Amino acid sequence: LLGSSTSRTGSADRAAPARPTGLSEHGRDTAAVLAGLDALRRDDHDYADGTVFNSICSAPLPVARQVFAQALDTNMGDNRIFPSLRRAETEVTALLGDLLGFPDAGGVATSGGTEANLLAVLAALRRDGRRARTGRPARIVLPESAHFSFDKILAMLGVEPVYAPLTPDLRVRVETLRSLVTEDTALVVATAGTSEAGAVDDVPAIAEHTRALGVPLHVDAATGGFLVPFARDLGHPLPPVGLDVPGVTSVTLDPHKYGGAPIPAGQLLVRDAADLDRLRVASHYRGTHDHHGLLGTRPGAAVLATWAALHTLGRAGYRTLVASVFERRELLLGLLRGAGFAVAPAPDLTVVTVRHPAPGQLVDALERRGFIASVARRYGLLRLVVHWHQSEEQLRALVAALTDADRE
Ligand code: 0PR
Repeated sequence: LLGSSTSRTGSADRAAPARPTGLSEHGRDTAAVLAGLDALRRDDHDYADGTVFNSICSAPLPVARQVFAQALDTNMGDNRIFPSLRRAETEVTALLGDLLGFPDAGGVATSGGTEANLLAVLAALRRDGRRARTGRPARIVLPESAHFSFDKILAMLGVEPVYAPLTPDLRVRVETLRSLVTEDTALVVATAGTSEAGAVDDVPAIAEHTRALGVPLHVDAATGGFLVPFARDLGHPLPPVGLDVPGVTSVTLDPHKYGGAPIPAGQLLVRDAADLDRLRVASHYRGTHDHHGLLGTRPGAAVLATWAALHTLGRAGYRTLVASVFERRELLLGLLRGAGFAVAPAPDLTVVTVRHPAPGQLVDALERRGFIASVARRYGLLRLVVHWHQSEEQLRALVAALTDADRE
C-alpha cells in the first residue's frame, strides 16, 4: 500500500533573495522565463520527495490538478459568465454537508479555512442581538488550541476572546469551557483536528451545553473534516464533529488538506440558511449575484476541482486514503517508540507530537539533513505530520535522520 520513492537531502538556501533590478523594458522568451523560474524555485521541496513532514496539505489528486488548470480563468465573482460555478458550489456544499451529517446544509466555498472561520464568526456577531443592545464587545469562547486564523479574525472584528484551557491530551477541557459559556457568549468554537497536534475536541459534550443556552457552536474542522468521518467508519474512537451533532451551527472544512483538492479550496457549512442571509452583501451591478464571502473575484477553479475530487473518490475512495494515512501513522509511531522517542500524547488524527528537551534544535538538525518537521511552539513539542505523500521507506528515513540528529 505504501509506495516508495527516493529521499532528497540538502537544506534550503536561507540566503536573502537577490533584489530584482526592476521590470525590464522588453520581455524574455518563454524558455528564458521558465529557466529563470526553475532557478527561482530551486530550493522548493516536492511533497513526493520524502522531505515534507510538517504539512497538512499535499499534492491534489491528478484529476483535481487537471480541472484546476483547465478552469484557471473562471471567476465565482461573476456567475453570469460562469453559471456552472454556482451549480458547482451548491453541489459541493450538499456533498460536504452530507459528509458531515447534514445534506441540507447551506454553505460558501471559501479561500481556505481562514475565510470560512471568519465568515462563521461574522455570522455569529450578526446573530447576536444582545450585543447590539448593550454595545459591549462580543465575547467568543474558544480553546487555547484554536488555530492562529482566529488571532487574525478576532483582531479584525474587535471580538473579545475567552480562552478555555486544555487537557494533557491537548483537547479542550470541556468542563471549564462549559463554565465559561453564558447566555451572553456570541459564539463557542471547538476544533476537530488542531493544526498543532491533531487533537479532536469532544464536540457532542460541548454542543449539549451550548444548545441548552442557545449559543451558536462553530467547529473548525479545517484539518479533520475529511479525516474524522472516515476514521469513524474505520472504527477509530473519535466523536462526531459535524452538523449531525445537534447544537453545532457551522463547520469549516478544507478540501485542500485531506480532501485531494488544490489550494485554496475551503468551505463553510451552516445549519441555518439564515446565517447565509446574515453574510449577504449585494454587488453593485444589475443582474449579478449577492456575495457571502470575503473575496469578490474568487477562483472557480478551486470549487470545480473540489467537485471533481469528491466525485472521483466517493466515500470508498476517501476511506481507503484515510486508512492508508492511519496505517502510516501507526508505522511512524512504532518507529519513533522503537528509536526511544517519547510520543506525547497518543494522536487522535495524523499529527504526531514528540516530547524532547530541545525540539527547536532537533528540527534545525533535521533540516540540515534535508527534512522539514516543525515545533508546536505553544506546547514545546516536536511535530510531525503524516500524509499520503509519504512512503514507508521515507518514514523510516525520517526516523533514522531524527535518531542521527538527536545525537548531534
Ligand atoms: N483551522 C485549522 C484547524 C487549520 O489547521 C488551518 C490551517 C486553518 C484553520 C486555516 O486554514 P487556511 O490555511 O486554509 O486558511 N492549518 C495549517 C497549519 O497551521 C496551514 C498549513 C498547511 C501551514 C500546510 C503549513 C503547511 O505546510 O498547519
